Amino acid sequence: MKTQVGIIGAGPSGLLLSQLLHQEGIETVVLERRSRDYVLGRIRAGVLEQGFVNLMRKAGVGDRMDREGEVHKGFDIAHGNNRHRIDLEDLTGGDTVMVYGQTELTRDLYEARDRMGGIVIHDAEDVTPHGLETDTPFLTYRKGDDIETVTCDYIIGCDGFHGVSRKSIPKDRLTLYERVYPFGWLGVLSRTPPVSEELIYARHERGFALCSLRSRTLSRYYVQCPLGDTIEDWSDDRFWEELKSRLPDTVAETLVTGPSIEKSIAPLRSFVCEPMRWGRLFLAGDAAHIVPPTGAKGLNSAASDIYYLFHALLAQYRKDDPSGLDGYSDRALARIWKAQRFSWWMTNLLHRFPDRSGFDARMQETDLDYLFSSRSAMASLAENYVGLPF
Ligand code: RFL
Ligand code: PHB
Repeated sequence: MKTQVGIIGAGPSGLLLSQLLHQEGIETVVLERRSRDYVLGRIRAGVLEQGFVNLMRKAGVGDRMDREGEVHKGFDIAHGNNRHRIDLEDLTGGDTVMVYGQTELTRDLYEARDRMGGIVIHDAEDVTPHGLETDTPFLTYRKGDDIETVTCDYIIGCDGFHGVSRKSIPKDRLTLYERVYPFGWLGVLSRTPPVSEELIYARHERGFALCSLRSRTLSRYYVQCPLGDTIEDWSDDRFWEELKSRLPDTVAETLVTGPSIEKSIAPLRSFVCEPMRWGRLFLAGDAAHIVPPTGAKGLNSAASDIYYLFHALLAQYRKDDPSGLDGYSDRALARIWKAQRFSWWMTNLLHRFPDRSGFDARMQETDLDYLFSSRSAMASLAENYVGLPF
């Protein structure tokens, strides 16, 4: 098989890039290790920045998001029994975020790919990039007993943190930056009305909690949990009790509980790989960087990579101008590091660190105290939460 751009991974990054390029007449083939149902079964992000929303619209996949997604003009930070609203719209001069699940957005992208006849190959095993330092890179994969080959001009690694792309770059050409946090997030999805119309991020002595949502009837909640915990340790009852104990009383009293329809534990990690390019291989999204989910920046950081890559590939194919591709890594990383900083800061502000000293605890309290006493501090938080410009 021959194409112009070979994409590894059919998560949001890979599908969005393939959709944007196809609209401009640039051919792609997407190779995905899992089945479509598996990809659509993952419950992940929920908060989209304006830049991502605009990119979805540009890709021609914004209709359902605009109909069913919810515009959020603010969110709350709770600590103990206190609750403060971060008025995103007021603090940023009009910016907001969109609450629309990653699952729904991925479904919309798949449907658009189907309508345009885009090629997405599922259950592709042993995907391997070759010839990355040549002008004729290619991909191989296995389907049953057959080994297939896709020749292309460029390979884009959109295969997430555990993918093959980053591992195909010689180790001595990469610098990896990493922080692993000493806790995880236990997430529960339930068919219950959300406890609050807006998100609530809660800092509590027992640990962090988050009240989020997918719709008026579907809630998404998280609690910080020890790293070694498994979902078997967390019955629904235990989860609801723990969540309630970390929320202000007035919130806990109105929380509607119900059976969980999904329950999972995610470790928290900050990670950046530099550079994001090796020869004709370009990394995008979680393949190149991971943030702890506290700032809702993971998927949104993937979106800015895709925006830069899309324009760089367009300039290359339309005008024979390689400057966008040559500058891609530096340009993407400049924004990535700011999302890293924000996510790391939000995580430090709101979680209970098992090994923290008395001094660390006082610093955390003072950070919160300062935040709510200063409009500038809140404006800085809001500016980062709605997303820095692409
Ligand atoms: P994905 O979604 O991981 O997709 C990668 C795809 O590549 C496939 N793959 C391979 N295919 C072929 N060959 C291989 N060798 C392959 N290896 C892997 C995988 O099967 C998969 O389909 O990466 P992508 O597209 O870069 O998208 C990134 C986002 O998924 C991620 O950043 C967000 O989900 C992070 N995140 C959040 N981001 C936000 O912006 N806002 C949020 O509110 C938010 N909340 C979250 C989150 C992530 C969470 N978890 C579970 C990590 C909440 C949670 C709990
Ligand atoms: C979610 O709804 O899954 C969600 C929302 C905000 C975050 C992280 C996750 O910061």
